[in-house]
Amino acid sequence: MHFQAVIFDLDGVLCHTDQYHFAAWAALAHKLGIPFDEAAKDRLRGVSRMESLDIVLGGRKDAFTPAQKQALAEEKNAIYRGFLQGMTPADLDQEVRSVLISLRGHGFRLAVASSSKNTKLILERIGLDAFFDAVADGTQITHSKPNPEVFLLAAQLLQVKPVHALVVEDAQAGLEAAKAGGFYAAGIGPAGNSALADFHIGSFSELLQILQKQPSFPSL
Ligand code: B16
Ligand code: MG
Repeated sequence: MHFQAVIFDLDGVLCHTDQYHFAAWAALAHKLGIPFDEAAKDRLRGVSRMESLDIVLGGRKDAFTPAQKQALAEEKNAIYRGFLQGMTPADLDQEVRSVLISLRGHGFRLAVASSSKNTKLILERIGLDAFFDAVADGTQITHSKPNPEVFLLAAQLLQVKPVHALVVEDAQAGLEAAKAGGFYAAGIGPAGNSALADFHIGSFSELLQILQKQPSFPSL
C-alpha cells in the first residue's frame, strides 16, 4: 500500500460535534415524548439528517407526514446549529491539530468527507476552513454514507485513486462507504474495533505510525 492522501470524516473524527448531534436529537425526542435510545446513538453516525430522523422516531416514523418530518429535521438542525455557534478554534484538539500539520508537512494531500450539510460552518468555527486541499460534504452528494459517493468525490477533488487514500472514520456506515469505494480505512472511537477497518486507532497520533511505515515517509 502506498498512501498519497488522508480523507477525514468530520463529526466524531476531526471534532466532537457527534456529541452535539446526539444532544440535539435527544432534545427533539424528549419534546415528542419518544425515548432516545442510547444504543441508537452509534447508528446515527455518518448517516444523513433525514435517515437519522427515522432512526430517532423509530416505530413512530410513519406517523408523520413528509412535511412534518421536514419540519422536525429543521427543528433539530436549529438546536444543533445553536451548539455550533458556541464553538471556537479551542474546540480543535491539540493532538488533531498537530497530526494534521505533521501530515501536511510530509506532503500528504488532506481532505474532509462528511455527510453533514453544516461542514462549512464547523470548519470555520474550529479554524480549519482554509486548511484542507479538498472538502466534500452533504451539500454536494445525493447518497449519504454508507454509499461511497462523498469519499469518491473527495478523492476526485484531490486527484488521487481510492487505493492511495486512507479514510479515517468513527462510524460503521463510514467504514462501509470507504470499503465500498475501494479505500483503505482506519477506524477510531466507536469504529475502533470494527472488522471492516484495515487499521484500528485508539488516538489520532497513531495515524502517524501507520503512515510512517511508508517508504517515502521521512523520519519525524
Ligand atoms: P447534518 P460525518 C454526519 O457527519 C454525522 O455523523 C451524522 O450524525 C449526521 O446526521 C450527518 O452528518 C448529517 O449532518 O445534519 O449536519 O447535515 O460523521 O459524516 O462527518
Ligand atoms: Mg463521523
